[in-house]
Amino acid sequence: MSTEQTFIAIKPDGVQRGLIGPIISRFENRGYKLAALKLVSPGQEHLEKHYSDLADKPFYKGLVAYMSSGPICAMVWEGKDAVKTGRTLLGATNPLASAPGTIRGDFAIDVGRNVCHGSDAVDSAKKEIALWFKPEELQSYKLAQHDWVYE
Ligand code: YYY
Ligand code: MG
Repeated sequence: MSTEQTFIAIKPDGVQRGLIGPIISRFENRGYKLAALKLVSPGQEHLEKHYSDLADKPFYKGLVAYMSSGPICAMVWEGKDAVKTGRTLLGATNPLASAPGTIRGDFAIDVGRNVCHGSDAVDSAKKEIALWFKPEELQSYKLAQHDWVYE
């Protein structure tokens, strides 16, 4: 397990429902470090690129429309095993299959309104971070609590 960066986004429904704070808290409380953060409305072309792997799925058009429906809180979180553990914090894609205690399991019901996105692998995290952030938007620093979180 190594130090990784993962791309986490609070989708338009999460922003509108006032869930930016609670979702950020899940990552902060766990001990992860925020490396980048911005509120953006990136446009349809960017969102089509972000979800290009799903272009042949029946829900793709609706997904891109939903993601274009308001601002998105885009973030990069960093720490040990951040990609896989980030997905665990989010919960299952379908919120009804997500355990209570996960973000989707606590805050969502429908798969098409599942409030958050998280990279599914180290490779896709790298691609997504490069799509959403310029290199200079990523902060490199030591978190004050680092030595109290890691042994
Ligand atoms: O990575 P994750 O977000 O958990 O799921 P993906 O399979 O990558 O799908 C992306 C996105 O598409 C999902 O968060 C909701 C939406 N979606 C949908 O609307 N209906 C489905 N049957 C599957 C996914
Ligand atoms: Mg995915």
